[in-house]
Amino acid sequence: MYAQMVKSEATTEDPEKLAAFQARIDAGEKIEPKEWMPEGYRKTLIRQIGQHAHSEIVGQLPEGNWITRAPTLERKAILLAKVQDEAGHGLYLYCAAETLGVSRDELTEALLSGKMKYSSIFNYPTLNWADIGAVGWLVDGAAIMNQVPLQRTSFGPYSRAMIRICKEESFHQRQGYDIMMKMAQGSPEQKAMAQDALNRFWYPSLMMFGPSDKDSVHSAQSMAWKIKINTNDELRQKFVDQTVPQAEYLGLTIPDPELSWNEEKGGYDFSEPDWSEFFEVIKGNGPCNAERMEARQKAWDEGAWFREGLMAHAAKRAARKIAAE
Ligand code: BYC
Repeated sequence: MYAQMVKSEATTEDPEKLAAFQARIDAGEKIEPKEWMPEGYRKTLIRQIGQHAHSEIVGQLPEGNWITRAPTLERKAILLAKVQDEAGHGLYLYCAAETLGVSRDELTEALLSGKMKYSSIFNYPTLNWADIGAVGWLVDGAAIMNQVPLQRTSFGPYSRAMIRICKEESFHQRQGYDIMMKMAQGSPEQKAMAQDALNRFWYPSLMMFGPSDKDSVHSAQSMAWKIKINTNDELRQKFVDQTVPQAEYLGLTIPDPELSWNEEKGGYDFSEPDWSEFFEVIKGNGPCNAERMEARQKAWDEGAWFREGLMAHAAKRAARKIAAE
């Protein structure tokens, strides 16, 4: 079903309908699930919202790894709440995707069979507690930079899901920065751990925004449909400009010898990530891809009894309702 949905190209669509649709987008109207939309628009949304949902769910794994080893009860409670929020974000997003006619099960099967992606960042390991600080500060920081404009995306259910998610993401970023602050102001060993975490997460965080604009295949059409509001490079630049002063405040060094303030553009010049590494990671060859997919597969297999029970219960209730009518 998912494969069918993503294959159907918008070849035979009525030009008048297409023009009217584009006029609505240009006027800033929101598109709602039952309204007419081009197949390409629907297909792009299913891909982006589905991948975003998968990222939220897979994103629980690197942080969940540290819940049992958080240094204090307070840190444990905060991390537990954050990881639980990510599950909620995944659910809002799967619900938004379902309004486009694809089920959560189909999306999960597409993830497990390798047809759908999730964010590259979650294929990097969290080796120690400082990494949890770096994830909150940099990964959630990058996620917010990308998601704040998506609150204005043209598809109503996606836009509304983003509004709720962004509120929680800003708390997530602050908890990460708070961990980094404690580590950076701690013993020399703790500061060195914070610096090491920044060194390892800096370039993978820059990759979260996607390939450079010249290699982004979807940006032009997605921006014309206001599914995306900014290009990948625009958001990456904003992220660097926002994060460099935060690193300075922590007394940490961004691991980029080319980093320098460019007065003319009013932003930092910085080194591009290693794009060959990015493309390898999204092909499935990153440090933790196999581990992440194994965890998702295990959860899917072990949850089968519950899904079946739930469906049987729903079918029974529906049959009872029909009999009573
Ligand atoms: N990872 O044409 P492009 C989070 C793929 S985490 C993997 O520029 P597009 C969280 C792309 O899918 C963040 N794949 O694509 C934080 C495409 O391949 P396909 C999740 C990537 O879609 C903390 C190809 O590369 N956020 O929320 O226009 C804890 C060409 O790229 C990546 C979202 O998903 C990547 N980084 O732009 C827990 C935000 N980048 O699909 C959770 C919503 C690119 O043709 N998504 N690709 O096979 C977006 O804004 C856009 O989809 C992107 C990419 C900016 C990510």
